[in-house]
Amino acid sequence: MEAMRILLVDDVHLERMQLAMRLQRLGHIVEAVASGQEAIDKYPLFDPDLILLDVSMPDMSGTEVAEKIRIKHPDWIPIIFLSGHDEPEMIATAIDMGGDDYLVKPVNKIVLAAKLKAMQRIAHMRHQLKETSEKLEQANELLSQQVNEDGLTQLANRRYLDQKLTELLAWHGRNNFPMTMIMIDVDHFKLFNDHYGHLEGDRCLQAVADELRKNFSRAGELAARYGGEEFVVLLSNCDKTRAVRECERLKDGIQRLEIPHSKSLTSDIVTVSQGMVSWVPTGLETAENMYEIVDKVLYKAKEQGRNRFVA
Ligand code: GH3
Ligand code: MG
Ligand code: MG
Ligand code: MG
Repeated sequence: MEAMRILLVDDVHLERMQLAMRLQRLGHIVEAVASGQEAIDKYPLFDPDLILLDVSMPDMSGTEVAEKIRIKHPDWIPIIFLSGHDEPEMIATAIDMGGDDYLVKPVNKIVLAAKLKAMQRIAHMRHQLKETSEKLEQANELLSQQVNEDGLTQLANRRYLDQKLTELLAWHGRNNFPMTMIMIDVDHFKLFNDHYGHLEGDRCLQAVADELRKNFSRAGELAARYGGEEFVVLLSNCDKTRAVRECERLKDGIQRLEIPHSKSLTSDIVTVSQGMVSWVPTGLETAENMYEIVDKVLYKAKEQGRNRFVA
């Protein structure tokens, strides 16, 4: 049996000493105290794996001690009561009051060792259960992240964007706040792919995504991959004046990346076109409506020569 840290509580000196010695001989580490209050005080310092707790003590009954410890330390600890009484009602009550087992004094050596073993087994299983549930929680977190994240760019994906947009439309509609939606499309990206290859195309999308992340990751800002080489930015409580500045900044930021695009028909580096709408939602808009509207605005930016935004 593995050594346990055992907190032994008994008001009778001789009984306490005898039992402590016996436990030590079984290889355990023992802290022996004479009263309920001492047990409560010692508990956090000693950090036991198990408590052996005398039921009848003058200052505080063992069941009271158990109750206090259970309330103060919600992490379960096995408690075995000790008592000179072996009446069934006494045993039942003690277990009702928070005990996990009951030993009748004078404690039989073999029964003591067996009950300690049983408690250790339960503690071990509980530990394993805790580890498993922690792992499960981590896996869940990872999964929910993957569900909402675009694999290539690590931006929010379309699924998350749809959900957030729907929420924001309702919220801004209720509160009469302006919001801004920007659709961003890489210019002549098909030609980029054709010339530099799909892998380089992926790297280009990642660089554009990094720039979006850099520009839009404060509270109230969301940058997402809408699909292919198209991205959407949502700005909460953002009016047109600020939105224009944001579009300008993004345009400059992408140009500063200076990603060569020798086949572009409008530049020699990678650029983006942006369609932007800033408005106070009525609460009746749907996500689909808004994608359609902002896409039409984006189309104008394309028509007007690309590497620009239209509001
Ligand atoms: P425009 O300036 O009018 O936007 O022209 P464009 O060539 O960018 O537009 P088009 O829609 O014709 O082409 C988009 C290209 O984006 C085609 C598609 O193969 C490419 N694409 C979409 N998703 C990905 C991706 O994940 N990786 C790469 N490398 N290419 C992608
Ligand atoms: Mg006693
Ligand atoms: Mg496109
Ligand atoms: Mg494009």
